[in-house]
Amino acid sequence: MSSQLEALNRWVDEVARLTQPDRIVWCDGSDAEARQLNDLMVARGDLIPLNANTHPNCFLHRSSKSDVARVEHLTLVCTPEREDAGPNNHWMAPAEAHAKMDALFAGCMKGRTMYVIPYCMGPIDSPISRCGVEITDSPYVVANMRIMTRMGSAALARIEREGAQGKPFVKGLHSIGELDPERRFIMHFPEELTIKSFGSGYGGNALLGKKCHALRIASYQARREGWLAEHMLIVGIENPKGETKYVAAAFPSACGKTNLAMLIPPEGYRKAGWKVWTVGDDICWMTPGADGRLWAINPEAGFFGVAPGTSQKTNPNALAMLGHDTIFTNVAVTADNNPWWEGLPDGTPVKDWQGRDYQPGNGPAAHPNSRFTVAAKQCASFSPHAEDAKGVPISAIVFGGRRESLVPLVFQARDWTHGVLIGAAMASETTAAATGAVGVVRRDPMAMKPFCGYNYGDYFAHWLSFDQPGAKLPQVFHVNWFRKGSDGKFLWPGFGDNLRVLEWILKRVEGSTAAHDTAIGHLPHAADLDVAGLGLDPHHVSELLHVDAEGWKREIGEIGAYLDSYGERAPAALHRERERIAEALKD
Ligand code: GTP
Ligand code: SPV
Ligand code: MN
Repeated sequence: MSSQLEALNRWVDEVARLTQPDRIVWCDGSDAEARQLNDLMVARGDLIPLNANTHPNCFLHRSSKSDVARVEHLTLVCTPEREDAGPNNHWMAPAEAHAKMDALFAGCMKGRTMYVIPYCMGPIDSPISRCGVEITDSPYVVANMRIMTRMGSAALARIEREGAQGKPFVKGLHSIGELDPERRFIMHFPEELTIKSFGSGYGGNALLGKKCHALRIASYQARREGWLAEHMLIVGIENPKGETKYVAAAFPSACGKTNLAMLIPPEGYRKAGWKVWTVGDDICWMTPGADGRLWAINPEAGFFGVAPGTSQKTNPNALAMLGHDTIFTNVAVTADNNPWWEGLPDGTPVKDWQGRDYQPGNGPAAHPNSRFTVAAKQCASFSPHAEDAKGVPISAIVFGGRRESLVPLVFQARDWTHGVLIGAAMASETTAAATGAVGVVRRDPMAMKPFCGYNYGDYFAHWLSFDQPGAKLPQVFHVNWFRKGSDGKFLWPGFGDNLRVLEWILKRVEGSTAAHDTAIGHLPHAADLDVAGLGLDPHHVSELLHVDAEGWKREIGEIGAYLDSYGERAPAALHRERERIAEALKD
């Protein structure tokens, strides 16, 4: 046995001594194992089979009603020095955090089965991929990890192989505990490549390969090793000449990544030959290649997507892939036992997400953060290059958020440093993806506020450091699909029509179109955005492309105060860039 497998066995023994499970199961990722687990969960009521005619092999899971989203206030980064976690993270000293967590874990798996899940984030043969092992007492977590990661024997073999080369794996320990919100923590020990999560069974709190490993721990590793781990979708846009360019886009949770990643071109574009290829919908690992470009992989193998709002009209690719082999969490069901959520034009909910008889007075039928878990391969637009070991080259990086006012539909950074400032200055209205108030504007740099595993000041400096001689960095843009008019309605149709904005972005990358140079960056000339035939009020179009100097002076002032909150660690280059914009706004 390799020393790595010995280390893994020792850790499993140690965890078993602490948590005292009745049984230990090593997951191999086989179909037989998945079937057995499903049968067990159905028998226990953890999974409810849905209509087998319309939704073969689909199941509904109802979570505990106080465990429905990520819990940012209970998510901590435990570095020896508080300053290394930064003001952007909750922090606890490692020794104290371990003691606190181990007290929670003591004996917590009595009467339960402990599952050991070896997994690989990224294509199993890619040098960019990284492995981890999650130990959990939740079969629902196993079933989700099976879809979201490359899980089982192949990952274990890679862990063993890499051990010989001295490459460690990430250790994640998870228990649902009693699902008590008062006894819940998600702790990260980046220097130990360790995660401890207790008391939640939901999404990013519990599927430790996702936000905990592929973002918080990976971002920390990426800084040390010279790459980027980002909360970004990756999409390929093929033009009528058959050329495909890849775009990575960072939007905060529930702000449109899955939708943009699977976009279906508007009819005119489709007829002209435009195609959209999905590489990833949530996480992107980017590494500088020998050619100076950034090459990206999607570390995930599935989608854990927001259900509400997903429809034939908004995201037909998503809807089509949800017809079989899907786990639905916290959606409603119809009388004929089909899944249902707000935004579906047909069907009537009879049971809400909690399993109660549906009554409009009780709120939405599906929880606003209800989700589907589905294999990426089931997506009709899944890119044939999504599994390429070297990744795909990124031509443009797009930042965006929900801003009902001020922020234009699209603008372009002048250069990399300006692009990093645009990312660092991002703000967005909060959504149901995390517990807490919804609709409050907060700074969310690069959409990583809940996910950056170290001090944001250092993170901004890390981003700036990619601007090296010979680097062929992507162009940087900012978009806002969420501007509202005085009537409270969205000004921009969004969804498939977002391709009209991506087309302009790609023309700018090619250098084939001029732009309007403003204090905040380059904006499209209205005539260069293909919006004819959309029936938009021309007044609205100019509003979407307008730079409100007074509003931006206030915004740029707030950005200054925000950068100041990172003190010495905020790079001087970002301050200078901000001051340059503040000056330009005075003209
Ligand atoms: P996470 O999985 O939480 O990281 O979310 P996400 O960024 O993938 O968000 P998703 O694509 O699932 O969209 C979340 C919500 O935003 C859904 O209700 C969508 O219908 C809505 N949405 C997505 N794109 C657009 C758009 O272009 N315009 C408008 N108005 N709404 C959109
Ligand atoms: C997000 O909140 O950004 C998600 C869902 O993608 S979760 O996996 O719960 O983090
Ligand atoms: Mn996300």
